[in-house]
Amino acid sequence: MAARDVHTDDIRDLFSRAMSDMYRAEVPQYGTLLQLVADVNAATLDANPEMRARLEQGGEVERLSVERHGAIRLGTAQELSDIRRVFAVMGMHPVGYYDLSVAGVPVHSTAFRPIPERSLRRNPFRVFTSLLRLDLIQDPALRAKAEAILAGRRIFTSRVLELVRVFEAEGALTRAEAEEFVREALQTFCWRSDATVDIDTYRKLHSAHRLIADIVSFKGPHINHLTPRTLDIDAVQAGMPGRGILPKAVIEGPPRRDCPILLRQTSFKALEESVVFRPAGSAAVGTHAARFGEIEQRGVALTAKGRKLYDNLLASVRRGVQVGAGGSSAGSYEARLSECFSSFPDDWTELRARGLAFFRYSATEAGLARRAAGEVPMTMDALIANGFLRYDPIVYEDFLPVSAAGIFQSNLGTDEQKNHVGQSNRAQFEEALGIAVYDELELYEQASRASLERAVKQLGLPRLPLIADEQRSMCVSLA
Ligand code: OOG
Ligand code: NI
Repeated sequence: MAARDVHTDDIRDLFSRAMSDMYRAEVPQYGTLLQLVADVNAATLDANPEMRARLEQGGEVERLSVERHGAIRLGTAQELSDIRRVFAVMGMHPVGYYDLSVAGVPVHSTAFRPIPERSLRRNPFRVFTSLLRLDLIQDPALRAKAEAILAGRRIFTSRVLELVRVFEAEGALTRAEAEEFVREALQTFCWRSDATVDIDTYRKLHSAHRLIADIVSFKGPHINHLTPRTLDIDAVQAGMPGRGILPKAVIEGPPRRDCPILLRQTSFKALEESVVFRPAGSAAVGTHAARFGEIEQRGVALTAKGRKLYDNLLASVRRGVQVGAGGSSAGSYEARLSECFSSFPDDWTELRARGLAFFRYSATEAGLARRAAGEVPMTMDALIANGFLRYDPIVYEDFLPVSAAGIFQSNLGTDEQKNHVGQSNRAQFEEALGIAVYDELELYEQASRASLERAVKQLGLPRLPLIADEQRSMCVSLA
């Protein structure tokens, strides 16, 4: 019997590559986009040696070529708890809760992703996973119908669930089982053009909400986009029309800056797929827009304080200008965004000094060499100022609810920005999931603290250095 010794990171890497191959075959524009992103990334790295050095320090250059996120939408609590078990086999765990009802979209979501630093470096594949909220369907008859249709479908092959049980019992899979698991799991995410409903039902679901039709009418949660990460989203956005791709009107998230923060994203409509409705042989054929394309640029993770500042600035921009249907006012929105964000510090020193962002610390070569001489200072500022300690931004690995809402909206056929009253229901989501989601801020704080502890040990300091008050918020447990 072969050994059960395949690491979850290896299974995730196999899976993300298989998914990318599948999507490239299904959605040709995705292949074009990958090429454009690879060209822009190479040019950006060539033109910015400083950026290259910083990214190399964080192990980000190697992961860049494989880095993707995807998204799926599920229909039932059972599907969500099963997908959690499937993703766990690949070392992906639910981080964060996103309430999309703020955008009038009847779902709430989490992101399954790897957590440890070495796993993120290996392959940070993430899947933004949404669950339909039947409680937000107004019409009781339609709600009952959607519920009944969803209750009857099985989105996983029985073999994949069997392999999940093997993993849960044994803690790992053999190489052959891992490969079979990837093939079987892929089945859940592929596009199937034969709908599970008749065209009438599809139309009714569609008129309640296009997203409801997308979730309820098909056999499974087809992957609806796969997003590569770029180092210069403005360059990719500008290069898209030249390659036959038309992006949405505005880039979601913060404006362009010298020190990128959080996440910037833009998307484009990809395909009108033809669909065969039930009953089979009825010749009822229609189309459905399920799949789209997206790109993202990732920046530094913000502390609670930094995030609050981001949320406040973004809200004030959106109160002032709203992009309308068809992208009207996109220009003034972007101008206003840059203007408002001028009050968000845009240099690494200040972002750290004011406790707005998370950094990973490391002992420098020079610092380690001088350790022997016993001249290591005892405060953070002195360690940094005297070149013993360096700090590098921790990349934001998660998502943004307002941006996600914009991506959803754009793919529902309009660029119109809307601000709805949210109806968050995290408890209901976690009950369906079967566990609580991880708190992303805690994960960044732990990563930052662990890096500092390691560096301090290497420098031979007897205790952790003193930290300025402003940074205490991000390193509370150091105090
Ligand atoms: C997910 C939309 C959100 C992102 O990157 O924020 C998203 C969906 O349309 O299912 O992909
Ligand atoms: Ni996305």
